[in-house]
Amino acid sequence: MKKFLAYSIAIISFVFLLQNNLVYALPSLKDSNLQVESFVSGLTSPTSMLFLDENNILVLEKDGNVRLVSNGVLQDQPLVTLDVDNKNERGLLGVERIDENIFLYATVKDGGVMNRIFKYSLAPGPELTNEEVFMDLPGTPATNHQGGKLAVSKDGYLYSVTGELQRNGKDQNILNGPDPDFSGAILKTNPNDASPAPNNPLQGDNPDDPINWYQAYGIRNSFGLGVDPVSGTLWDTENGEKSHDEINLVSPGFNSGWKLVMGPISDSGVSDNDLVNLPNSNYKDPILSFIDSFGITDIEFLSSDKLGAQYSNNAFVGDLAYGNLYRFELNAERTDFNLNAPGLDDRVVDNNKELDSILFGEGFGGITDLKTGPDGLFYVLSFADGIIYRIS
Ligand SMILES: [Ca+2]
Ligand SMILES: [Ca+2]
Ligand SMILES: [Ca+2]
Repeated sequence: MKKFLAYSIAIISFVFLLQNNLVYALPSLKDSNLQVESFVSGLTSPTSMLFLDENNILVLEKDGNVRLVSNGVLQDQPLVTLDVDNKNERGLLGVERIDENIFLYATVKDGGVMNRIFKYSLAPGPELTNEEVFMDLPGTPATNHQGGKLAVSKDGYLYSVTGELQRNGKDQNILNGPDPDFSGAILKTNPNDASPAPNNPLQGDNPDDPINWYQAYGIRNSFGLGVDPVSGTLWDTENGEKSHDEINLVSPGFNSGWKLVMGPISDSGVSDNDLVNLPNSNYKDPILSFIDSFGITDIEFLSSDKLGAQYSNNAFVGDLAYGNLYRFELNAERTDFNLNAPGLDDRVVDNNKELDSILFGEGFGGITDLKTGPDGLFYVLSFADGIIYRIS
């Protein structure tokens, strides 16, 4: 999404304006039985967070700091400071934990610019020790569309997403383009040795073929990966160029269609046959898309009934431009949103009535991450406000 920076500046200016006029207000929620509070403030352009336990949270700042929140207090000293390239959408972007290892996704300069996944041991303190380079991924030529979110599969493998980086290869459904190169792709990787997860859907001609790692390709620009805690299914969000931000169910071998298709293929003027159909891949339309591209970001399944049984295992999606939080119920099979929800006419949100029907809260100042806390409450990371909000 080209507009990340512009949006950020717009949001920051807007917040500044609000503060100058002394009308700065907390976000608001539609459900008056719920409340939202500022839990931690003082962060600078935070991109992702990770709960280590009931008392400790890691928060990434885009410029390279891994900050620690202990018992609700932001610690002055970063646990780790990475020398990142922070141009536009580059920077320190994603964090996950598998057993006693922490993984970070960051754009770095080492010879050239690249996205790198680092691996650390989580030591008492907490501290991050034994830094190693886990995996290198492309980061050029674009300064935007880096991806960077990490997630953990139900069977314990590491998911990562890298954006399309303005490349024109088979990853982008260009039939005569260069071979797959990890751009515009979601990978599933063994956290122990960075080898492809077993049973990955696509099989290359040789052991180094990038597609051995793929769960998905044809991804444009993603700021969100979420694993359904009930079914284990992976979902992503993607930003459109001018229209059609998407929410997708990522089945193994998923081809999201970029850069021939964004939103439903029926609106694109191409057919399945025009895409790069790698053996075992499947093109699918988004579960839902937004006709206006305003930068939807994280997707989280609230794995708790602390906000009320009706919200348990619902999908929540944030956005960057408005700081809105959207909510979706899933069907009983966990394969689709419940499109019978009042107000939603079809799979393309293209009017205010539809948008209002999925709106859960607003005023979060550009959301970059959503998490169910160990306490079962819902946490929202605000990029522009530098705040972790807590919904209870
Ligand atoms: Ca798509
Ligand atoms: Ca519609
Ligand atoms: Ca998240």
